[in-house]
Amino acid sequence: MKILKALASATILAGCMFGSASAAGLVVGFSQIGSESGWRAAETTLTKQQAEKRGVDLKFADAQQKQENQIKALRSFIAQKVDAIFVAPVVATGWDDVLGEAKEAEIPVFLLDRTVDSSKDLYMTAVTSDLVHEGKVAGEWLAKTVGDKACNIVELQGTTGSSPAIDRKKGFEEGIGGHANLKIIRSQTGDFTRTKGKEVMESFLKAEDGGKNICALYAHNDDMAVGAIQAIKEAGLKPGTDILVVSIDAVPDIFLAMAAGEANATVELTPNMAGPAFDALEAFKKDGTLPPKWIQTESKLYTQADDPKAVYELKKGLGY
Ligand code: GYE
Repeated sequence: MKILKALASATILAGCMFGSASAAGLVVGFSQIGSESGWRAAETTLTKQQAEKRGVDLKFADAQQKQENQIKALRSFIAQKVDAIFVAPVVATGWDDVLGEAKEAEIPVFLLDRTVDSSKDLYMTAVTSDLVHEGKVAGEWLAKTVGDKACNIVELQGTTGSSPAIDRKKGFEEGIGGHANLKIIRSQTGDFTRTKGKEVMESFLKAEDGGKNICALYAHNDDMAVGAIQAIKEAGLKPGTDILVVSIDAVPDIFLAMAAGEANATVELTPNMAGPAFDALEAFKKDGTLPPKWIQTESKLYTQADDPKAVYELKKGLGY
């Protein structure tokens, strides 16, 4: 019995001296953008699950898509002297002051799924995919699928000023670059939502001879694509055939559309950004290990050839 007690106290001592190996007992403030898409809702679910699993006290704040609400939340977290801040920054600019205040208060900030234009020394790390690469994969898939045929593309952009909207546009243009037969004829924000995606697609269809002049839709996320698919069907056209549909996120519903032949391709974005962030926080708290400034998550292309029904069944349980 004595040995067990000695072992136990040695473990506790080690924990005190070098910080605990886990995040248990830490208080983390999480400023989430909102619930604009199925992917965003899954990220929130998984972040809360990760916090629970690790014994973290998560203070959650939903910003309803407004940066000023995120800045208010960060200031509140600083006042509460939380151990760390997680934030999914709705747009890329306007963060210098509040991130400076967090640094002043020695509270590490972890960016989830989007980046900011601020100096890298104002945050611990950014856990994101390679957003440019995602757009490029989508563009290259379309170029390969269309071949030499002339193809007018309409684009539904994400939230104006957000890093995914900026980078996915850039990447897609790189992906179709060098293919003179591929041309983006209309491009507008659908704010990452189904409703807006449908609305803007309706305006594209009206403006382009009922859609006869449109060969493909590139949407910066699946939710806008799902809304646009509805608009294409209501215009009497076949999404996936008359108008090819390629988007990003790989949420379950896009696989239902693929299984019905109404969507063609999507690039996967994991909603589990919090796992790597909590791992980096634990390592930092344990012995001061600093993570790289960018923790990159994987991006994988899915097409109709990937058994979409089976993928839907698999994905349904993963936080969505
Ligand atoms: O693609 C979209 C969400 O920030 C990369 O935000 C993320 C994007 C994601 O609204 O569904």
